[in-house]
Parts: sequence; C-alpha cells; structure tokens
Amino acid sequence: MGLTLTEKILRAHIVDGEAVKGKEIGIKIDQTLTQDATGTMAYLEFEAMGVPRVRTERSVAYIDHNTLQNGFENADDHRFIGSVAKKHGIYFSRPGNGICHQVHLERFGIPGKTLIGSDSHTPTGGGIGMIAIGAGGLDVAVAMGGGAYYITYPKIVKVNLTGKLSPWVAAKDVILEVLKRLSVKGGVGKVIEYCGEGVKTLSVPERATITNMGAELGATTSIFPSDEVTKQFLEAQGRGEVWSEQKADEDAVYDEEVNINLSELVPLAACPHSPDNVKSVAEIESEHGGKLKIDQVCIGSCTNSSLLDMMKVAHILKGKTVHPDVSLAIAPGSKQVLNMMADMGLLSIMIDAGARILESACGPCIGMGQSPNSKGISLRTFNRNFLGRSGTKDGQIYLVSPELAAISAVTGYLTDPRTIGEMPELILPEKFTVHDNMIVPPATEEEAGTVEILRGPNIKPYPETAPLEESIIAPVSLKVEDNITTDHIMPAGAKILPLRSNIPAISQHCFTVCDEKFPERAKTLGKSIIVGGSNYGQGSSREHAALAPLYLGIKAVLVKSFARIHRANLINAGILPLTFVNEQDYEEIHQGDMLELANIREKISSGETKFIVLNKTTGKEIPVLCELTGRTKEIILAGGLLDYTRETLK
Ligand code: MIC
Ligand code: SF4
Repeated sequence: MGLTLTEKILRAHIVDGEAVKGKEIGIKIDQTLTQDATGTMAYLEFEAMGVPRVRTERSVAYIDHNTLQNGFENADDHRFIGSVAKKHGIYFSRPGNGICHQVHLERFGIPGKTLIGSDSHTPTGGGIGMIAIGAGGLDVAVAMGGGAYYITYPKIVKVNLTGKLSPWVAAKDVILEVLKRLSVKGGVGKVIEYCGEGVKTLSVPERATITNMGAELGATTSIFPSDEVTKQFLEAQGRGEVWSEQKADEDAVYDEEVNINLSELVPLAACPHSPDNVKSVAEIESEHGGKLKIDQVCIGSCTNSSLLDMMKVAHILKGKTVHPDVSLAIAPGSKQVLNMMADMGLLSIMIDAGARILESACGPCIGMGQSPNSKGISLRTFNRNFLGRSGTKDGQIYLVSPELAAISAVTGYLTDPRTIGEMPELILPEKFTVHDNMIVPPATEEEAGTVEILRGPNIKPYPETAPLEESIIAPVSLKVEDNITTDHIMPAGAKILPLRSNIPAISQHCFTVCDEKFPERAKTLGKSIIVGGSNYGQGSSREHAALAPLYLGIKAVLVKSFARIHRANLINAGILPLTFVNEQDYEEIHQGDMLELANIREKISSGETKFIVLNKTTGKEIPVLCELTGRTKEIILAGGLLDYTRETLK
C-alpha cells in the first residue's frame, strides 16, 4: 500500500512509538524557529535545560511580533534573544528583517525536513513540502536540546485540487473555502495534504498562504508536494541545492477526501469573529441590505505578505487614490519583499495611492497598532479575526484576499475583485534579491564561552511548578463557552505583549476579555479549576495561555474538547487537561462550585484514564477523561515538562 507524503516524512523521522493512527509518536526535529513574543520564554526554558549548543540542523530566532518598542521591555527582550542565540548556536533574524514564516520560507526551509516553531502558523513551511508544526515554546526548547517532538500520529485528509483559479480569485479563497467546509475544529488530529492536477497551477507563495491558514482548521499541519514549482522558487532564492522532490505515492490511501475545483471558487471573506464564518461578497451584501461600507484595510501578515501579493496590490492601486473614508495600511512580509518592492517601483505606486507603509513585521495582525475605530469595519488579509484581537473590542474584522482588500480600499466598500477588469499575468522574478545582512550567525563553539547573556529587568523566571498532588479539591474560578481562543485566555496587543517575559505581570490580564475580575479571583482562591466548552484553546501557540493560569493557581481545566497545541501546553505546564465523558455534564457545573478529584495522583500513576469528579456543591458525580500516555503521564506527575526534561536530556 502506497504512502502519503505526510507519512513518508513522518516515518523518516520517527524516533519513538509506532506509525499507528491515534497513537503518540516522537519525531526528530531538523529545524526550529521562534519569534520574540514566545521566544524569551522558550530560551529561558532552553537555558534551564543546561544544553550548551542546539542540536538541530538549523535553529532560527526571529524578532517580528513586539517591534513597537513602546518602552524598554521589547528592546530588552530582543537583546536577550540575540545574545542567547549567539551563545547557543542559533541564527538571529533582527527586527525589520520580516515575519518569521515568510523569512523562513524564503531563506531556510527545506523540502522533506521537519520544522517546529513556537508559533501556530509554522505550517507555512508546508508550502515547500516540509512537515512544519506549531508548538509551545517549551516543546521547541526541548527540540533545540535534541529531544523528540511528540504528536498524535495523524489522520490524513486529501484535498484534491482540480482546475485553475479564475482571474482575481486567490489562494486565500481556497483556504477560506476549506475553512467553510471543515470549520475551525475540522482539522483537529489531522494533516491536510494537497494533491491533484490543480497543485501545479499554484505558486509557492500561494501554497504557503493555504498551509499557513490551515492552522485555523485546528490541523496538526498542512502540506503541498515539492515539485518543479518549488524547485524554481528555491532556485530564485539562490537555494536550488536544497530542493528535492517530495510527493505521495500514486496509490496512497487517505482517511478523508475533499474535492475542490479551483475554477469554481469565488472571492470569499471570513466574517466577524471567526475564520470559518465564511461568505461570498454577494451573501455579505445581501445581509447588509446592499453594499458594506468599510473604514479600514490592512494588507500583510504571515498569510499574505509575499512579493506576489504586493505585486497584485500595486497593480490594483496604480494611478488610484485610497477612498477618503478608508485608512489603508500595508506591511510587506520581509526585508526581501520590501527591498524588491522598492526596486520594482511597487512601493512608490502604493505611497502615491495613499497607503500607509508599515515595517515588515506582524503589526496590526496581533494588535500592535492600527486598531480600527469604534465599531469600525476592517478588511484584513490576515488569518484571525477573533473578538478584540485587533485592539478594538467592537471592531468588525473580515479576512479577505489582497486583491479584494486593495480594490475595496479604493472603492470604500467591500468589493468583488472580479469587477476590476482584465487580470494581467503577474510572474515572480527569476531571481529574488538575496542579502542576508539582517540575519546574524551564531558564535563559533570556541567563541561561545565569551558571549554574555544580556537580561533586562522585565525578564522574570519561569513560574514555580510542583509535582501533581494526591487529591485536588478546588473551586471553579471560571466557566466559559465553546471555541474559547488563546486570545481570550491570554490577550495580546500593544499593552499586554510587552509582558510576555514576565509571567507575574502578564497574568493580571488572563481571561480579562471574558471576565475582568478573573485574575484577582483566582489569586484569592489560591487554587482553582476552569470549566469550558468545545475546542478550548484554539488559535495561537502561546504557552502563556497555560503559564498564566499556572501562576494563578489553576490545577485542572475541564472542557468538552481541547485544541491540540493548548492541550500540550497545559500538560507541559503541569495542569491537568480533563474532558467530559458526557458533554451534557457541562451543565452540571457552575462557577463557584467546589470540585474534588480524589486520589488523582495514584490513579494517574496506575494508568487510569477515566475518573469521577465530585461536585461537592451539588453532590453530582461527573465522569471525566484524562488520556495521558506514558510520557505525558510522567510529565504531569513531575509537575511539567521542564522538570521532566531536565532529567531525561542529561
Ligand atoms: C498569533 O498569531 O496569535 C501569534 C501571536 O503569532 C501566536 C503566537 C503568540 O501568541 O506569540 C501564534 O499564532 O502562535
Ligand atoms: Fe504574526 Fe499574525 Fe502571523 Fe501570528 S498570525 S505570526 S501575529 S503575522
């Protein structure tokens, strides 16, 4: 029986466990990446492991999230990461060099290799045939130390692409269509593998848009084959020698199949406040009784900031002026993109049209500036439109393609780009401008000893952990609903992001989007439990969404179901991840109820996975599951991955 591409790469990297669907496997990680908002923690954790030099083939530390530097905190963090990188064998991509995923694709990714990154959009690398997975910072730290990365051996979904995109219909519309069909939980436990005749009609940046936003499906990752198109892209980057063909066997067997005829797709938008709330322009117009007037357009983010995207945008803006009621902001994805935009004259077209050019960084995507006006309608080429993420709580964010964004910025309302007229053939240059002068190589092993680590006062150590208690008796400090994102649990934005290296300070903002009093209440209670609905913890990989609760005394989280990375982060932090056996029991627990998990340590040690939670307030017994395998069981018993790893890596 033939193998899928995912299985081929996974099997070539398995170091622990067996290739059996649903079972846990440990894979060898060839490359890692971090960004600054999760990076300081990851490097503190790496330091705590006591490994002198990274044991991966390539590790890169990017600075792209916290570039506002509104105070000393961000700059201190950048300096800290730069010094750790230099000492421990990690390449350092300086602020201004671009968004981690865009730069990694351009300069470091290699088909057939494994990559994990402390950012949920790491699957962008799947655009060139890598198995690239988003993970918590601690998992990345372990991989840098040479440890395996553990995932559930996934189910593999074949997305069979046929046809060819019609003019002005974009790669963004492909992934929006997939999200519409599968939903934000449709990808949990699965890898999405793109196949079929339609693949060769898509360029690498288009493929990367699709794999990037596959994160919004909750998928482990997404992957395209590595073919002639990939080869050309890598050659244009001056890296042709790293190319290899990567593809599934002809007779590969998949667990599920989705068919998409690219020729039939139309321009789409994900409406507020979820990436799977996808509708066509016509549907949105009819819901709004006609045209939808807009206030802002933002173009950029790791999903849509490639040179190709910028070429399309410049073509649409050429000779035009941004509508007087609209603010247009454009953030190119990397220094390379920005440089080439300048050389090709695209930048002056955009400036002339009235666009506000931002630096090559995440920027508005993570609420670092450009928050829309009150109730403002903002069209963004980004990947997430969760409530409040833009920095304006009642902001209405629509996720769209660069084509749709650009034409709408000119007309002043949501506009179907197919009204633009004839689409020119936009061809990527044969050679990209390569100048890696903003990537600092690490010190040699001999010099590493003399490199001093530069720590600022905002950098506080990892919170204290303790081995799992015998029994847990604790009240419910918070009850929340379905689809809670890590942006609810640990909000980001310009005010909170600078505290990413300071868990005591950032904890004061934990869950404040849902309940402003939560941090205070949890601290007063000393220890407590959170209850939630399905797909709890979707979105970002930020381990802060587990570390802040750990600091606030959360001992267990009991929900209908978890998102993959967040569940792993809870285990890494030593917090028990519990799920209801019967989802309707969610109704049997209220905020303030006292819960008991009797003899939990003994039960988990002996391998039990099903327990009773006693609601001492109502007397009701509630069956729950806590499925921990050998390794995750040991991690929970030890009080978290850091304690567990310190021993095993020695
Ligand atoms: C995001 O898009 O939410 C982020 C900010 O890039 C996060 C990482 C973080 O919270 O630092 C992610 O996607 O993992
Ligand atoms: Fe940055 Fe936004 Fe991409 Fe996250 S989704 S890495 S914040 S650009």
